[in-house]
Amino acid sequence: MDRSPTCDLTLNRQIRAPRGRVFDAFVQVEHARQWMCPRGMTMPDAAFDARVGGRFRITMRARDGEQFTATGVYREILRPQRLAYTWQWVGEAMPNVETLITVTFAEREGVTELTMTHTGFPDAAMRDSHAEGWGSCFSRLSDLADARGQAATVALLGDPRSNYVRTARMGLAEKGVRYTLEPLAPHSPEVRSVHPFGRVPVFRDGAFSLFETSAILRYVDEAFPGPSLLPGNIRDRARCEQWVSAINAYIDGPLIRRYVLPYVFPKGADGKPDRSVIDATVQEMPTLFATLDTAYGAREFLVGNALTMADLFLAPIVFYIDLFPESKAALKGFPNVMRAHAAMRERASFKETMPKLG
Ligand SMILES: N[C@@H](CCC(=O)N[C@@H](CS)C(=O)NCC(=O)O)C(=O)O
Repeated sequence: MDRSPTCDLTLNRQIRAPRGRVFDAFVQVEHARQWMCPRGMTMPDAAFDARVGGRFRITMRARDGEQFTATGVYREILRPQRLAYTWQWVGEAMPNVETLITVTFAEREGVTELTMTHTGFPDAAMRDSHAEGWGSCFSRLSDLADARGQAATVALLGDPRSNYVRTARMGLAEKGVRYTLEPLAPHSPEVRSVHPFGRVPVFRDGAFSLFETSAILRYVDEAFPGPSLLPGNIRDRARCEQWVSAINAYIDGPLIRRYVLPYVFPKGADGKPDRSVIDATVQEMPTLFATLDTAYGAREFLVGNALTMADLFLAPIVFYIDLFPESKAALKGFPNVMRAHAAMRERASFKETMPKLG
C-alpha cells in the first residue's frame, strides 16, 4: 500500500480468473452486488449505468443496520484493461469530497493482476480506512471470480491435531466457509509472522490476518453468512463468552497441556510420560467434569438449545480426553457431558475435522 503524503492509495491484488471476468464484476450490477462492500455488509440497493458519463449508486448496509451510500460517474471504460470513475459518499462520510478510482487489469497465465488507485482523500485516516475496506471487498471479488471460491482467500494455519485449530475449523465448517488449511507447526515463520507468541491457529482472509481462536471465530461469525455461532439473546451471549473464557483459562490447561500432551510428547525419564504431572491432573478431573456436567444439565449444548462457540472450544478437548485411560474412565461418571459429546460427534463439522493421529 502506498502511504505517500498525498493521501492517495494504491492496492494490488492477484485474482486467479480471466481479466474480462474481473472487469465485468466491476461494471455489472448483479456481480458488483456480491462483492463491492466489505465482508459482513450487504448491498440492498445498486444501480449502474456503465457508460462514459453514466452514473452508479450503491448502498451498503452494516450488520447493525447502518447504511452508507456512494455514487460516482464513469470517466473511462476500456474493457478489459482499464476503468476510471469518481467516488463520492453521500451524507456524513467525507462530505463534498469527490475522489477518483482508476483500475487496471493485466492478465498473465490465467491470473489477473488488478491495480486500483484511489486518489483525493482529505486525510490519512480516510485513506487507511478505505484501504481496509477495499481489501475486504477484493477478497469477496476473488470469492466470486476464482473457481476455488473462498478457499482462494481464506486460510487457516496450524497443525490439524491441535484442539484450537480444530475449534476454528469446526467454526468455519459450521458457517459453511470454504478455506485452505496450511498444516503448519506452532512457531513456524509463517505462524510467527502473524502471531507474536507463535501459537496456532492463525487466520488469513486476503490481506487481513488474525490470531487467537476466539477472535478468529468472532470474525468468521460476523464476516460470513450462515448460522450464527453466538446466541442472539444478550444473557446467553454473555454466558457463551463466559464458557469460552473458562475453557481457555481453566479446562484446556489441565486436560490438554497437563494431561494429553504429557502422553503425546513424553518428557519423563526414559522418554516415558511424566506420571507425576499426569497423576496430579487426574485428581482434578472429577471436579472439572462435575462443573461441565452441571452446566449441561439436560441440554446438549453449554448455552441454550443451539450450538455456540463454547461447544466448539470444548468438543476437541473432550475428544482427546475420551482417548486416554484415566480420563475416559473418569468421564463415565458424568452422563450429561457424555451425552452432549455424543451429539457433537454426529455433526458434520466434527467428523470432517477428525485429526489423523499417529
Ligand atoms: N489462546 C490461543 C491458544 C492456542 C494454543 O495454545 N495453541 C497450541 C496448539 S493446541 C500451540 O500453538 N502451542 C504451541 C506452544 O505452546 O508453544 C488460542 O486461543 O488460539
